[in-house]
Order: sequence, then C-alpha cells, then structure tokens
Amino acid sequence: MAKRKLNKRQAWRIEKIQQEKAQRAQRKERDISEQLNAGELGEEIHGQVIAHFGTQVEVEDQNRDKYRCYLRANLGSLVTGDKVVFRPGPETLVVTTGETVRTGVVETVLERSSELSRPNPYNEIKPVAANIDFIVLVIAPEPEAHANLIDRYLVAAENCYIEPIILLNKTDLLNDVSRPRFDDMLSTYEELGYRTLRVCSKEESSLGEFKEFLNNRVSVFVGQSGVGKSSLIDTLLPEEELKVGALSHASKKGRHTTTTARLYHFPAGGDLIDSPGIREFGLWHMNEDEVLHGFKEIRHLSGYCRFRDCNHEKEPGCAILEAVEKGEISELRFSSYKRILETLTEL
Ligand SMILES: Nc1nc2c(ncn2[C@@H]2O[C@H](COP(=O)(O)OP(=O)(O)OP(=O)(O)O)[C@@H](O)[C@H]2O)c(=O)[nH]1
Ligand SMILES: [Mg+2]
Ligand SMILES: [Zn+2]
Repeated sequence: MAKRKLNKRQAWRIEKIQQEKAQRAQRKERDISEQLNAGELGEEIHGQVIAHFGTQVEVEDQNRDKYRCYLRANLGSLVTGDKVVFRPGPETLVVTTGETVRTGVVETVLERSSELSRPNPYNEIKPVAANIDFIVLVIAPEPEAHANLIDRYLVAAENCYIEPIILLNKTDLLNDVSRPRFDDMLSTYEELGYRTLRVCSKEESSLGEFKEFLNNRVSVFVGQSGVGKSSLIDTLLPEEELKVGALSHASKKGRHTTTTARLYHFPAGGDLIDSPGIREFGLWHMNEDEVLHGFKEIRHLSGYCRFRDCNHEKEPGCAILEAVEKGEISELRFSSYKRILETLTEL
C-alpha cells in the first residue's frame, strides 16, 4: 500500500506535534540533569525492559526489582525485551494508584540479538519486542492446522531470524486418523530442520520437555485463534494474571492492535514476551522476497534459474521446478510457497 500524501494542514499539524515532542524531550532532559546534579541518581546498573507505558518503560534489575524509567532523549524507542543500562532514582508516589514506585533513567540500550517487528497503523514496520530466542508456533488438531498456515508463520519467523519451534497442542484430541497425519506433517518439518514438540495443555505432565525447552530462553507464543495459546500460558504461568487480556473481535482483524507487550518469568525458568499483537504475528503483509526467504529449502536455489526474472512457474531451466520434480523440495511446500505468493495481492 502506498503511503498517503499529506495535505498542507496535515503537514502543519505533524510539524507542530513534532515541535511539541522535541520541547517535551528537552524538558525531560533538564529534569534528569537536575536530578543528576542533586545526586539523586544512583550508579549505572544493568536491566531489561519488561513493559512500556507511553513515554516511560518498566525496567527490571537482576534481582527482579522494578523501576519506572524515563529515557534519555537520544535513545530512540525502546521495546519490551531490550537490555539497558540505567541509573536508579528516588521513589515516587503514583497519584492514580497510591503506590510508591522506584524510578530511574535509562542511559544506554544494548545491541539487540533479535527483533520481532510488525506494521504499525501507518504501515511502517516497527519492532515490538527484542532479544527473543524462540517463536513457539502453536498448532492443534482442532482448529485444524493447515500446512499452508504453518508455512506462513515459518516465513515470518525466518524473516525475523528467530528460530521457530512447532508445538502441537491438544494431543488428547488426536485419533487413529489424525495421529498419522500429524506424525507425517511434523516429520516433514523435522526433516527441514525445525524442532517439534507435542503437548496437551490440560495435562501438566505432558509439559515437562516443553518447560525444559523454555528454560533460559525468551519465547513468544504465536498461532491461530483457538489452538490453546492462552491455555498453555495459564498452565505455565499459574500465578500470573495476564494483563494482556483476550483479543477483542474488532482488534483481531485490523492492524491497529495496540501492542502492549510484557515480559513474564516462567516459574520453571525462562521468559515469555506476550501481547495480543505478538500472538497475531505472521499474519500481516509480506513481500515476494520475504516469502522466498521464508522457505529455507527453496531460497538458495533461486539464483540458479536460467532466467534472472524467473517466476518459477513454467520457465525452462528453473532450478526450483527441477528440484520439485526430483523430489528435493516437497510438492506441498512448493504449492504452499505459490499459495502465499498469490495471497499477497489479496491482502
Ligand atoms: N481438548 C483440549 N482442549 C484444549 C487444550 N488446550 C486448550 N484447549 C481448549 O481450546 C480452546 C481454545 O483455547 P485458548 O487457550 O483460548 O486458545 P488461544 O490460542 O488462546 O485462542 P485466541 O486467544 O483466540 O488466539 C479452549 O476451549 C480450551 O479449553 C488441550 O490441550 N486439549
Ligand atoms: Mg487466547
Ligand atoms: Zn525459477
């Protein structure tokens, strides 16, 4: 979609908003430096952003103490999961809640090992969470996971350079017909190098291997509605009252979902970053190159086609079609690749 052209009045409004923003940032810097002069800020310590509140972030230190932090003006925008260096400030009273909170100032953001991005309402791709190690792609027999949808999520994961794991939930619903079908499907993905696990969120005992897997890692859970993401999270985070809430019908469709991502600690080890926006991951717009990049067994072949602008349809000397013919690329994956390309224009 092309960016909208602004008329004069809109341009003027945006300029005004930006001026106001700059002024606010200057005021904030002044406040911070006054505190610094007054010796109110402590030594620099390491922390991680666990939530976002407008212009402030919630940062947790290594003892899991939490601080409401302002940002230095030159930091750009931080997201949940960012590792930072900050200086603790005085405790203050939050008027609305009556609680006292620790405050602080974020001085530096450390380099991100990964970013999960999605389009904002202006169609700009923006990071919404950082330093994620794994995308847990939840699928289930009910609602049935179509390979094409799984591939779509995998394409999105490949493009973020975050390793996905395919988690089949609701194993209690498998029967003699569906079990071999899922075994087949999952082994196809295993052959491609993707890890898979099988669980039933209703039976804690089935979650052992999954819990071990989550330990020492930062994960996000994604997958289509009804596969059991909330159920899994409820079982794994029994103490935590998830503040992200359920997706409203209205927000499910649009790209305007607010992404108030939050980082949670699993009692058995490992962290979860979650928000309704993150759970919708993978279902937004991609371009052709991204789709090709998302199919790891196909992407490396595209350079070998006879024609540089090969569409991999009927062209002679198409390296991809040849690989499909030889059985080196599964027909299912190839048709899934084609199908995703087709849907690009439908979105
Ligand atoms: N039989 C069975 N049902 C399950 C299992 N896990 C979840 N469910 C049921 O599946 C339904 C959907 O589960 P949710 O956890 O709400 O699914 P979700 O992925 O969070 O869905 P959205 O929030 O819409 O994206 C609920 O009725 C759950 O009780 C399971 O392991 N076995
Ligand atoms: Mg849910
Ligand atoms: Zn080709």
